[in-house]
Amino acid sequence: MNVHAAALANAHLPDKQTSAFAREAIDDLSREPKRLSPKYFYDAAGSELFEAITRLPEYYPTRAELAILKEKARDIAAFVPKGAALVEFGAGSTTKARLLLKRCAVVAYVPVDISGEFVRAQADGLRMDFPSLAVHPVAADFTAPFRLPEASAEMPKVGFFPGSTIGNFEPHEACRFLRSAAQILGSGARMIIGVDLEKGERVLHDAYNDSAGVTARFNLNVLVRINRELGGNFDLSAFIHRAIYNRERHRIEMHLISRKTQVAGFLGTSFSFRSSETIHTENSYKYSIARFAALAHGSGWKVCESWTDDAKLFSVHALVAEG
Ligand code: AVJ
Repeated sequence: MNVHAAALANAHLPDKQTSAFAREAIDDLSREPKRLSPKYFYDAAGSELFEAITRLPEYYPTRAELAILKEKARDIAAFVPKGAALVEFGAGSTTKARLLLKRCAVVAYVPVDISGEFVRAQADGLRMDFPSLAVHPVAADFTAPFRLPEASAEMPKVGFFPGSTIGNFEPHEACRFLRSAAQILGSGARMIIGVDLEKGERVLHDAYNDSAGVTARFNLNVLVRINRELGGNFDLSAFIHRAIYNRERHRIEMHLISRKTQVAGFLGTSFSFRSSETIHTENSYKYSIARFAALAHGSGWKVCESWTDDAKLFSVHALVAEG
């Protein structure tokens, strides 16, 4: 038995998701440089911290995207075919979907999220507010192929991927996701996607290093989860949050930096940290309009229209599947 399997065998009855988290965290912390996946930020506490981030004065993406969805509502409604099914990849707050549902001739809404419980709760809220809308939640990992509900088979499909979540993917993963989305949505599909724009370093830096320290708590939450869910012994005061803009790679990087030489771990596996050694916890890629269009073109989509807010902080693109 290797060290990983031994560590897992020692855990008391880890369920499927806990063991996936454990395996991935052990692999990622065994790398040089160390890393952890941003998907583990989002337990209940982490999702609330993210909601708090969206209200921070420094965090512009959510406000800028909402402004675009409101100001370009007419153009967006014209892009959405009558009788369409709106398929949202990932389920955050329903604020953005509601904006589209209010103004577009959509007859069905299909939120897709790995957390079945969350997506079903969300669906119930929407059914109350949109009684004539058919809501068909799907519990699935939207980065892998999944089947759309039978009821939407004959409807024109419009994908919705807001929030610049695509920025969490490496460019080759973003390409793979866009190809897979075209496959899932089928021929003639359309897509509305929110993408954060490249901009001056100051604005980017402040958006991910807010003065109230909410982003720091969000980042540290992944260690909180390791401590609670995997019986870890990370000293939260011995790591500091840092976000830097990597201009060559067009991305914000979030890191947790060890303040000292230390050893910490979980499930019988321990990891040594040098002073100032980092755990790379997130990439948030930023695109120019042209670079995003090139990515879409290389991934089976044609850009029909690109909208931005007045300050050109954020972009929303209307894509049509090619071929
Ligand atoms: C949800 C991936 C779009 O990259 O801006 C916010 C997550 N991380 N602050 C982003 C996040 C730190 C967010 N996305």
